Amino acid sequence: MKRRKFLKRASITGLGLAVTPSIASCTTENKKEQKVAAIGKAVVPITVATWRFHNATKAAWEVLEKGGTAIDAVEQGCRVEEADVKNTTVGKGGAPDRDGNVTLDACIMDKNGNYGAVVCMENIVHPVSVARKVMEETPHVLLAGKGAEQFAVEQGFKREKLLTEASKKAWEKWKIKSEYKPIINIENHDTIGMLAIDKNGDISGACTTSGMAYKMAGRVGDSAVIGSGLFIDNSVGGATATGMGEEVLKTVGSYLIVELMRQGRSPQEACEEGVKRIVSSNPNYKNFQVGYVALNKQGEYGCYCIHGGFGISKYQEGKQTYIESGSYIPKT
Ligand code: SD4
Repeated sequence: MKRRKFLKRASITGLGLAVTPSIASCTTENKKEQKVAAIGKAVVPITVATWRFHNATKAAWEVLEKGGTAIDAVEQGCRVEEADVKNTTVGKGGAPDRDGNVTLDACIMDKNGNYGAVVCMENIVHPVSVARKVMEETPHVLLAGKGAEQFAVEQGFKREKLLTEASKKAWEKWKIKSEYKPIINIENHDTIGMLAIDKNGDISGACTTSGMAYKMAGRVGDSAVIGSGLFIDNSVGGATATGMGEEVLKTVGSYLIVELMRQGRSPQEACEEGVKRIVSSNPNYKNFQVGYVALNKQGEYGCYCIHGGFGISKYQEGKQTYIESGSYIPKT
């Protein structure tokens, strides 16, 4: 990295300049230990998640703090939201599609570039864990619909009804007003995308959602699609998305952000560019929300969205914080 760029990055994040040089100067015998110490001193472990998912980042932090792996941390964090019936955008209690069926999308990606996902899966509370099983137990990376559900059951997951009374009532109310059309809007979403770096300095990520509320049956968004809702590269960092999945899919948003970081952009700059790609290609951008969060291997993070109101939950150095994202259209 050019010195000027490196200095700029360091001053943006307030990180000490010692991080990279101290890694570089390690001797072979104690290389691993020193690397951990050097990264750890600056920023890791760390976990970030879309929105105010503080319970999720807390659960992930508990894994990381004990020396657990980033992949376990993001899985555990996402499971918290999947099980929370009050969260109507993820897992059990999620808003159904326009026909009243709750269909879930989730994916997970590890430090070795392994990826697993399920889309349009019904009746299983923890799609993120099924996605992990796809990654670890099958020769495939993505299972859909009935096949995903059948695989989950074979792996020991129990079938459970996902539509709660509250979500059913909201859907029935929507049906009257909406003339039975899915409505694209900026309110009905709160997908959880999580990124974590463990004490060893390795990054993983996961993303899980019930998708757009009242979507067309069979509709799949960005969240479980590699490169769109999530992308991880252990030599660079990771990114994840929330909001209008169609727009994230069309711009392969998370992959774009990771590639921009590879080219030297900070996570913040990369997220801003990801949003600008959408804004510049879709004149309708005022009518939908997209938010990105990115984390690089130095533990620097960034987030940006189209409309104000988005933010991220972060757990680092034993402290949890909410960081309000900058936005292309300011919060009114
Ligand atoms: C989707 N991106 O299915 C998801 C929805 C979402 O917060 O992010 N909700 O398009």
